[in-house]
Amino acid sequence: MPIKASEFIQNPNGSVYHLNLLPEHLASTVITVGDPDRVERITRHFDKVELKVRKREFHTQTGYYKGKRISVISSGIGPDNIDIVINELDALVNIDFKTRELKKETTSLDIIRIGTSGSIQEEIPVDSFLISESAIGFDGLLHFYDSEHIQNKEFAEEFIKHLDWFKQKAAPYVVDASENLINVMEGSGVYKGVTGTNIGFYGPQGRILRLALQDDKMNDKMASFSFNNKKLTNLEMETSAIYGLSKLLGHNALSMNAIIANRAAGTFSKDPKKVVDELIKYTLEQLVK
Ligand code: R1P
Repeated sequence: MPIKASEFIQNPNGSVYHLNLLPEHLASTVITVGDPDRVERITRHFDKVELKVRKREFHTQTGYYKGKRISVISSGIGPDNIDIVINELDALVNIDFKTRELKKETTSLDIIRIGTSGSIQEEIPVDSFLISESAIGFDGLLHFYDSEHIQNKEFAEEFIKHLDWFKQKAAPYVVDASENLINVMEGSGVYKGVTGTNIGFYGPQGRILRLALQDDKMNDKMASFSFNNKKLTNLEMETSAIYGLSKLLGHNALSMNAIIANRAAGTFSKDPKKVVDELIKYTLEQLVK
């Protein structure tokens, strides 16, 4: 049965609704970034760029880095955008755009986020790189899907207890990265940790400008939490949603973080562009090594 026009939406040229892409536009290795300007900062290292497509905050370029075909796509900020990006990336490989039916054989993508993040552990300094081995989501996105089977419930329950989690907030959920991609990306001097994904930048990450927080000890309690000797290391706004949806759909996902702030020390990188550029070069090299 074809998927209804209201559920899987195609533009007049047949491309998928938000990403504006056709299946042949996408490589099987996909790098996601928050900032649309970062797409070009990645593809300027490419041997050749064969495609540039944009709509709203979703800018895509596909090309070759040292012979490997890679698509780079910007998501904009936040897990709500990730819901669109991962579902539409999956549609590009697993839905037949002509018949609008699910393909019999599913295809798996490698999805790698290159993003910025703030450390909450003093010993993880600004200008370092961090691989998210697992993500804990405070965004609630995954609870809209039949997803309990891919969540680490024990980890989430310990966390909820340790933080005395306010029940009006979405229940935290925990999902792991792809082991294969961790093996590809790990390297000397690169930290590994558990990344917290927030639904906002200020209150949800414990930042106070003018508004009081429901729990002003939240970040301290996050920093002192550990489960099976794993600490919560850093905060950002996409990883849990990428991990959750990728795992449900059968894709491999990994989040690479450029640490540009240290929330425990109250410091910010003097040159955040530089650490992001270094992480871009590192990630591209690891993909072709
Ligand atoms: C907030 O400033 C944004 O920066 C981080 C967060 O996840 C959020 O998207 O990632 P990017 O630098 O990839 O956008």
